[in-house]
Amino acid sequence: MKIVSGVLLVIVLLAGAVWWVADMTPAEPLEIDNPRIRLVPGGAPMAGYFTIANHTDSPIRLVSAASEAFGHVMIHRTIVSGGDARMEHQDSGVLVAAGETVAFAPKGLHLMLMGARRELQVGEDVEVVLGFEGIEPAEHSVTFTVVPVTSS
Ligand SMILES: [Cu+2]
Repeated sequence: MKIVSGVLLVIVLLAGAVWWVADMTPAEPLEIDNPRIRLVPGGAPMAGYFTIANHTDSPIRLVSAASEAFGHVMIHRTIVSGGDARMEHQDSGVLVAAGETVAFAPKGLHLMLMGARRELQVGEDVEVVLGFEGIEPAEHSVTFTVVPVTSS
């Protein structure tokens, strides 16, 4: 009887340890937070923002973006110099080093979403497929929220 309860105790402790270790690891190797698109009415390009966290121990590169809601999506960086702002297409994508987080944010990296196929509304969800190198699966469908153009 004593042996049985001793074995049971060990099993319970092991199960607890496994649960604890599983709980410590990040849920996703690639984490995308706060994906949002700033609404610009009238068919003008819109900017998409988010953060990418790379929880793996090797580099990941964002190389493409596409959405059924838009004719064309590009990866841009705004460069401000001497009061002028211009946008540069990121030909080779955007590198997220192992363990690092990269922010797509106003006055910096953004998705440039062009040719809206329908009128979008604030609060609506838009799926954007982000393509990566250095991680499987390569394509991640991300739900962006449409926010007012005045929001950050
Ligand atoms: Cu742009």
